[in-house]
Amino acid sequence: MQKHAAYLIASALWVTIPAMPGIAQGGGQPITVELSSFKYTPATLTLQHGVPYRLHLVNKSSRGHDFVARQFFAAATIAPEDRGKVKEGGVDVGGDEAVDVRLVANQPGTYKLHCSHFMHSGFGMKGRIIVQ
Ligand SMILES: [Cu+2]
Repeated sequence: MQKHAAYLIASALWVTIPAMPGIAQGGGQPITVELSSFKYTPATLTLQHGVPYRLHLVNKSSRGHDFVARQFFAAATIAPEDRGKVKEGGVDVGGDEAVDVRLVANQPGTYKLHCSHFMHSGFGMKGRIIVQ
């Protein structure tokens, strides 16, 4: 009986180890970032590497913004159905829209984040992503 229970626990742990099934099923810890003219709230995101997240980008303004973090996305595993949302290291978020990207950050480090729309980062629309 005890052996059987141990086996069940071991197999339950095993199936939770690979990150991709978790994020593909819509799981992952939510992280909400608000985009507005001209800032990200919060401007500093902190993630743990190897943990599935659901990056929830909400544009609170009526104009378009994006969330460009080339090196961060390049070093991340993005859920297959969300890969099309990340183009050239950035995610477009139209006015009053929200976009979810499920991913696992693989590489600890500090990554730059900015909005590539004309002049927006100059107005302060930038931030950083810390992967621990
Ligand atoms: Cu912007």
